[in-house]
Amino acid sequence: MSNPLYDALLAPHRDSDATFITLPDGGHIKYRAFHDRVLQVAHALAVCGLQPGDRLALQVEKSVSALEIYAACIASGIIFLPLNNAYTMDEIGYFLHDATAALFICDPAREAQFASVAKAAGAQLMTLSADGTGSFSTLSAGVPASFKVIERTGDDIAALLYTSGTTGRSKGAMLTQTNLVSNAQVLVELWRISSADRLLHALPIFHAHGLFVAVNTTLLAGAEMIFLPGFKLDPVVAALPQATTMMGVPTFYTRLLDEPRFTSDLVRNMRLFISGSAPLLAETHEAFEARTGHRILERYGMTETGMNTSNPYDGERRAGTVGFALPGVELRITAEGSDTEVADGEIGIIEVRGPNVFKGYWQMPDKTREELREDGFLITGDLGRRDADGYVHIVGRNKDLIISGGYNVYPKEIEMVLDETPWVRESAAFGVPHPDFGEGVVAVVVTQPGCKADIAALRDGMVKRLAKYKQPKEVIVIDELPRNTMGKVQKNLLRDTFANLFIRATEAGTG
Ligand code: MCA
Ligand code: AMP
Repeated sequence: MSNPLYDALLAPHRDSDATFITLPDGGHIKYRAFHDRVLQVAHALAVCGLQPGDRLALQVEKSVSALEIYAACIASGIIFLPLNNAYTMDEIGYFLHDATAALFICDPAREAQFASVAKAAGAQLMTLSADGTGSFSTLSAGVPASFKVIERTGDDIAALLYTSGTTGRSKGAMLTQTNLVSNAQVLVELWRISSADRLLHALPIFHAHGLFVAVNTTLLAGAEMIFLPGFKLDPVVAALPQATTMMGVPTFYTRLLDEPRFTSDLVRNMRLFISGSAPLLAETHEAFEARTGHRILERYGMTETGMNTSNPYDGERRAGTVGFALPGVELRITAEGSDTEVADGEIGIIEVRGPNVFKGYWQMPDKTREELREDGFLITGDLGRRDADGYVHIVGRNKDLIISGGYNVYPKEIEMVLDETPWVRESAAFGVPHPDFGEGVVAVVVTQPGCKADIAALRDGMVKRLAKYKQPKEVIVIDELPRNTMGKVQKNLLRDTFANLFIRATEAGTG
């Protein structure tokens, strides 16, 4: 019998007395205890009537209980669908419906709010809070810690992660057992993660970075995690001296550099800092080295693929680059609209192929065909070039995407909401440099003739529809959208016009 993910991540440590998780209050969870709980939670899921292949959607605070559910889904062959805590009722309703989730577990505080959307989607609704209360916690505490692990093949779907689409509709990326196992194995080897490591985990666990890159590699290596609820400076500063590795988005590193307590002494036990999910500015890389003596290792990935490239562990970690394709991953750079590779040094679209590349979008064969070629190469939509030494540079995006603090925001999704406002004739959303989030979301709107703009009401309208991090930090009324001769909105001109919006605000002390 086999279940590749269970066999690689969970089975090897089931009798281990090593620590898996250290909590900020000093509490420890050993591997053996975690594994027992995983079997108990898997038992509870079976009691709920869940079958292998069913979808379980989860929107709860970051907690060990959430990790147990993830691991129990692996053992049960249930497809895990983690959801950002910031998602609103409208957004959740879409995911539950699209994925035909069998069970939705949410925070008890949101149960009443979600009851109708869960019912409409045909999903059972249960609750779980970070402090261990809720209907699912009660159920899982009362069943035996026994469960027969379900057999899976490498091609079976382990997780469904939604990524926003350019059409405004999110697409569920189907990630197989092989996708997740192969990526974790490559990263553990490349980054030399071992049972001697203690990872400072401050990322959310509802995205690929915090869940698959951070948690799966920790489990695979039998390492330890200092498990923080999120990235807040005081607890991070307190935990850094105990950590040997850290994974973060660039905002983590710029925030640390702004913190006077962040010194080379504070990170004396640190072996490796890793950055990804958004571009790390070369100046951040350099300032970080000057302050700590560490060169951040930057890597590049995508929900649909897990990690694709990494700077080397031993060789030069080159600022402003994402390094080389991972072992087993092929990377090519092609001319737009073709599969012909461009010459080294020239800019083209990054395509990747390998065991890490997903199976396609959930029930969207047309979207899958648009991005995943028949020969297995995924068209990432990222623009890149290779330098003379083979390092890959990401120079931009061929997709209309904003990355704010490591979260993806698709302008179309915002524009659709803005355009439904009666006094708005048209709108455009785009990203401009932001000192904290890398890019900050801005929207410009044009009013209908004879109508008066009401920005406050427009903002109120967005609260119900869009997660907070997607809501524009600034909404500006302009006379008309700049368009090219084809009538296409020229977002590059808008980005240029408003390039200093957040930088200026910060310099003036208002940002
Ligand atoms: C919070 N806010 C944000 C963001 N986060 N606004 C824009 N972008 C964001 N990322 C809002 C809050 O709601 C709040 O609004 C205000 O901004 C300030 O919040 P603050 O307390 O400063 O935020 P925070 O709670 O400290 O969060 C910032 C953060 C967080 C720590 C950078 O966003 C984060 O953990 N990001 C990591 C994302 C991530 O894991 N990405 C991986 C995707 P107000 O004040 O008005 O209430 S996976 C991926 O991309 C691929 C696979 C890859 O390569 O890794
Ligand atoms: P997501 O869809 O959330 O998985 O985001 C994936 C996107 O994040 C990629 O397609 C890139 O545009 C971006 N990304 C991830 N890592 C990096 C990086 N190191 N540098 C630049 N962009 C990155």
